[in-house]
Amino acid sequence: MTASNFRRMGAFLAAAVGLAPTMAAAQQSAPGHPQYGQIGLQPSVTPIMDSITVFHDGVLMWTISAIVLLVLALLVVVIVRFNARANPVPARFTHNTLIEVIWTVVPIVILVIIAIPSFGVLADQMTTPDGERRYLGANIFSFGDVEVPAPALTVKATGEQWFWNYEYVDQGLRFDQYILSDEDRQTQKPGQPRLLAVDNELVVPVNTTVRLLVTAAPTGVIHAFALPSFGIKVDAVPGRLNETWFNARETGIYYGQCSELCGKDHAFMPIAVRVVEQEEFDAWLTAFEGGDYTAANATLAAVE
Ligand SMILES: [Cu+2]
Repeated sequence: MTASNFRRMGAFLAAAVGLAPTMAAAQQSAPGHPQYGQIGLQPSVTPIMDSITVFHDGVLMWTISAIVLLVLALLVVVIVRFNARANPVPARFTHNTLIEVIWTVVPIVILVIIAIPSFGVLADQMTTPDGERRYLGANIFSFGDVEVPAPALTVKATGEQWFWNYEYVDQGLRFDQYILSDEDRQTQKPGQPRLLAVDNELVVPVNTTVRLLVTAAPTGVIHAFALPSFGIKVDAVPGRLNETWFNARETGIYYGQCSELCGKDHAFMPIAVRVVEQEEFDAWLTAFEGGDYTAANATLAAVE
């Protein structure tokens, strides 16, 4: 076993010990993209991803781990106690009402316990905030703790073959987002991850609710807009407008990818969202509204 395998096992054990329904709230300084040797979900920066993280780490992982251990124990008992040598004369009964009721009722109870937060999180994702509705956040068994303001910005993401186009709907501004080739990345944004870095990030303000409309080019194919640290995965379908939302609490660049097999460059149409302070966003948007997209991007701090 190599040293890196040991490191991964250590990380896995640390993750297993640290699993608790409150852990997502404590996470911070998200890198915005996968890390080498990473196990588990990318750190969350939105209320929806808080819910997903707690649901996965605090409910689903414990549930499936317990079921795996129970089934393993049953298999071991059967192998040891009921093999042909240990148990040469098998019993001939076929039914046991009590055990059959138990193995029907217990899975139903488990599924109901999983279903309650599952539908809650799904409803949160599908319901754009109006300023009054409360969201689950990290407490997925609550009736909603987290206040989220109504959207201050609407962005439409359109999946094209094979890149993304974004429109600031109320401002009527559009731009395309292409992957950076490796040479361009090394000269322009050497600190950014390969196959994820793009020429133009989608710029949005921090701590602001953004309504996200997702579709695909009318003559194109189906894509999917997926951004792990925001907890977003929405199909981009020609002729159909899907709606979700996010409210990111940390500045930085967050990366995602098209998550629907869409053709030859499916793997090369990454998504990058740059979350900036409100003043930076205002300056950027004013410059963009002035008609010069390059000048607008020049107002942002250079990306390493
Ligand atoms: Cu695609």
